[in-house]
Amino acid sequence: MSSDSVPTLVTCGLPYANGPAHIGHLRTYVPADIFVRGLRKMGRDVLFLCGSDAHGTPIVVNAESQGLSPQELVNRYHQHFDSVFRGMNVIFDYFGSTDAPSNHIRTQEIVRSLMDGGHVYPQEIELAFCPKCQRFLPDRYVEGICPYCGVPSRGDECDQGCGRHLEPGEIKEAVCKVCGSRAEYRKQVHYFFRLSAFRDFLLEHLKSLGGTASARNYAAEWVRQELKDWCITRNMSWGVKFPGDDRLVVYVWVDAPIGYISFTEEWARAHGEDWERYWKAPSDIIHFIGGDIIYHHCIFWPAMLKGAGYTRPSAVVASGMLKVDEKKFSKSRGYVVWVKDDYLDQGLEPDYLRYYLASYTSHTKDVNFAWKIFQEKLNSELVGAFGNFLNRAITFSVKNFDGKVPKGDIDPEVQERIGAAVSDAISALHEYEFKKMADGIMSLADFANTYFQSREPWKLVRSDRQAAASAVRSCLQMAKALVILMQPIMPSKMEAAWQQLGLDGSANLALFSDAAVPMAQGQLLGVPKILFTKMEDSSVERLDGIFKSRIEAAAGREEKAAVKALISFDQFKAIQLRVGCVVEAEGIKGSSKLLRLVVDLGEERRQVVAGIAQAYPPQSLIGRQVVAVVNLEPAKLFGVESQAMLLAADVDGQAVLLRPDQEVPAGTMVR
Ligand code: B3M
Ligand code: ZN
Repeated sequence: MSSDSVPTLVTCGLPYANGPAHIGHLRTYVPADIFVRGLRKMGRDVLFLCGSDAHGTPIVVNAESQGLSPQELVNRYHQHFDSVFRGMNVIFDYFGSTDAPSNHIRTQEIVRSLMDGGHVYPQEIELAFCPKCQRFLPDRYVEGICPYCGVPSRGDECDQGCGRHLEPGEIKEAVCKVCGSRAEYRKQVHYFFRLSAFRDFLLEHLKSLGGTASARNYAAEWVRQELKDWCITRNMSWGVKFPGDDRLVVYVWVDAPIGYISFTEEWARAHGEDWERYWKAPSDIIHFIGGDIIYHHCIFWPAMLKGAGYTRPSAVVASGMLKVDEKKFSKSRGYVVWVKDDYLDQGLEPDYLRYYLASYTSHTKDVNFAWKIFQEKLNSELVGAFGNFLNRAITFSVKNFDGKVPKGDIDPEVQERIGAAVSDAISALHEYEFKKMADGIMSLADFANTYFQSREPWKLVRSDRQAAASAVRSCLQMAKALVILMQPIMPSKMEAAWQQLGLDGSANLALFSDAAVPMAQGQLLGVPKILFTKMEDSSVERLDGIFKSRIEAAAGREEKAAVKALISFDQFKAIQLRVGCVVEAEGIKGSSKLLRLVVDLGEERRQVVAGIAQAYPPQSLIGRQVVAVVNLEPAKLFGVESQAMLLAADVDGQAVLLRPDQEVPAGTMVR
């Protein structure tokens, strides 16, 4: 993080206005909000922006299928995200939309200046075209096969396989998503951003980029390996018109991040501020994003900013993903928890989920969400430790010292502990380690509980009232410090605690440095109340029930789809399956997922590329029997030809290879 003298802007990735918010979204937004609140507690002036991403093919495809206009769909979900974020105490200074006029204008200005600077060139390419719909099929309008790893893929990204961003025209065996016809490929002129020319700039930029190492390293690896020019136009009408050709719009990943700039402009206009302080002068721009959009934020975006003469981000903070009940998050399979329906509308407190997300694990690792864990964390950490201490300290003072902060000295050891906890929290925030922050606060709470217990003020009040006053005042001071430290994580709850402590102002406006400022002797305390309520087993069962019914509904949908897709016996017979034996196995350079195998099929040996590197070390496969499809068209993956395909069970994306129940001769037919 750079110095305090430049303005600080924190942004969050812009959610597509294309469906409701789920807990996976919050994995990015809640920590960003905690971070911003933390910076403000350090006395920093921070602008915090986000907005909805209104463009791109998924929105158009989805609107079409729901009989809505893209505009209608986008308005609906823009409102939804805005209110869900507020409901979760994620408070942006401004929440914009990439379809606002100012974003169209800023995007066109930036694209024009990239064109003027010679960074954009036209080129004829072959694109998927649906002969039945009579239209070009950009991005999500097609599905097909990834040219790099051979796995079924979306038109614009290989989401199931190697994760690559796919350029228009790259996808193989394209099928139209609207009508299901096999697409043809037709030529058309499109416009490309000369990303490859930014290689040296990007290598330098990434060296000094702050944020999580995960983002920096992942991006640097791509820049070193391959940096292709980037097609920035699409055949659509929904989006920002491309300034060089009115029939095209710019690719959504051009105008989406430019939203960060146009939202700054809109905020500045409303507040009489100058947006150029952030984007045309040295500033501290920190992007919080999901781990799946590092490429866009660490490669495309800084190159575009550099080319158009804008300030580059100083840090990119990439979060890990979310799992639900240890399973990979998946809307289609029902492994999802909706923030509104399944959480807020169930009357659950936003702060509990914030605490869960912050304290579960390191920011760059995956968080697992389960109601049982939610209950444990709430009951033992918040109710049992943190809340218990606050309540004991305040209740005891109210009962025994006339509802006032007693007259007594604060224990120097306590002041020292508070000082250390504050500096630990600050350094955890600077490292983007929210779990470390939460753990540090909880260990001060543990210390405080032990302190109260060991001083036995309930005995002292009778034997040595002065010592009791001192112990209680020390405890109240720790309570104040705990409330200030925890406020970025649990803003509503800590505001209530602030009232109970009878302090002036608000927990929100208090600085970290106020934690050690002694509560005045004789200050009136508020009314003690239980802050956190235990979650009963029956609630866990009820919420788990909602979650399970989503999974069942999803399985039902899958079953129905499977029944619809019946094939004839002849179709089945057309697939030739044989048992083989693995005789060679090794990794493939540049791929962490694929292995190159040689399989003995009796009469012949074949080379097979299989996506099983994550599940099997190559050596463990030698001598193992496998089942292979032997009459599949050969495909090239990472430059290696695959002449057969192995059968495997798919367990949440992990391959488990099939083999015969007992050893059979290599080449045996399977039927
Ligand atoms: N709208 C959402 C995503 O891919 C995408 C982010 C844009 S950030 C400028 O996660
Ligand atoms: Zn792929």
